[in-house]
Amino acid sequence: MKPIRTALVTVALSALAASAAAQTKWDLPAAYPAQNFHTENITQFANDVDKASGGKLKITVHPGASLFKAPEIKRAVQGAQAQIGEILLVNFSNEDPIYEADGLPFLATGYSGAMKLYKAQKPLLEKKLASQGMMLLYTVPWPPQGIYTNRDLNSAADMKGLKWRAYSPATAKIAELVGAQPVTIQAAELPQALATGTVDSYMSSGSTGYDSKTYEHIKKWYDTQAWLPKNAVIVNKKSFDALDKATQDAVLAAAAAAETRGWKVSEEKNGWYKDQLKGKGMAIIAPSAQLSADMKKVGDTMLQDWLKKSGADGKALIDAYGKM
Ligand code: PCA
Repeated sequence: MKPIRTALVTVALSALAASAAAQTKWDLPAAYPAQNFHTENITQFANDVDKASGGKLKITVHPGASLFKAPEIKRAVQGAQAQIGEILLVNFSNEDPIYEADGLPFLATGYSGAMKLYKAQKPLLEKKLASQGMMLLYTVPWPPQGIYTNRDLNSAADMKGLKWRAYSPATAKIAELVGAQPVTIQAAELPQALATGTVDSYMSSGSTGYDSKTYEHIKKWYDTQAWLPKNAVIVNKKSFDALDKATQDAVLAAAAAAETRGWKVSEEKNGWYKDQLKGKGMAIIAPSAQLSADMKKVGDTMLQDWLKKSGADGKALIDAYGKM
């Protein structure tokens, strides 16, 4: 028989061991700077999960593409090198056109249009991610996309020969259609590419123009409001299934809150970002009727191509969106 004291110590130690074992640690690679609104939202999500799970699930956020580069994050989550991660959906359109629906110019403009498109896209995204062993936790849109350039743009013809930074297959396609030269560069490498003159133009939100200090090189932003691409936080299904039920519920509740909060903050900060760019000496320019018409034509061409490659799923998505 063990003396009482030893037995108590043993009990206390095994309780400690059990709580250490019950604590799960996840890594969350993200591709954008720590101060970007997406990343701040993720950090709050991680804190909410920590609190709601009573410290059982600790999520470490790795911003700025510090753990994995943007295009690698999805595969890392799929293979559980990271249990959870943030991706830019449109980056993965070569895997499946469904990832590109929110990257088609002028299909959905403005936040309410983007939300409708999300509702139409979501079941298909969930199905695709499930087939790859992952789950969609939530999405948040970037603010509307406009054109950064030093040129005067009266029509798309004025974009010929631009050294165009693309962040996705769709933004590279736009370059092709207007006769610009696309170079794919993710946000983390954009400041460098602008400084060295590798690129002199691109399409993105006021948010990325601000984060990358584009105003140090480019003085005009054409506010075309062409589309609102989304970031998604996705989780490895096996990692999620390994959590106890209460912790799973904590993750899902924090994700739902992050989605609501993120959509709201994106919309609120859209104006703030434009003000910051103006404050740094940039002109925020409403596109001419000709430029708008030309860009809409680019969008129409891309939608027709997309419908061809996306088949029945794509048609179902566009039909569902059209009815909303
Ligand atoms: N910023 C990201 C994607 C869309 C956006 O607004 C970027 O430019 O990389």
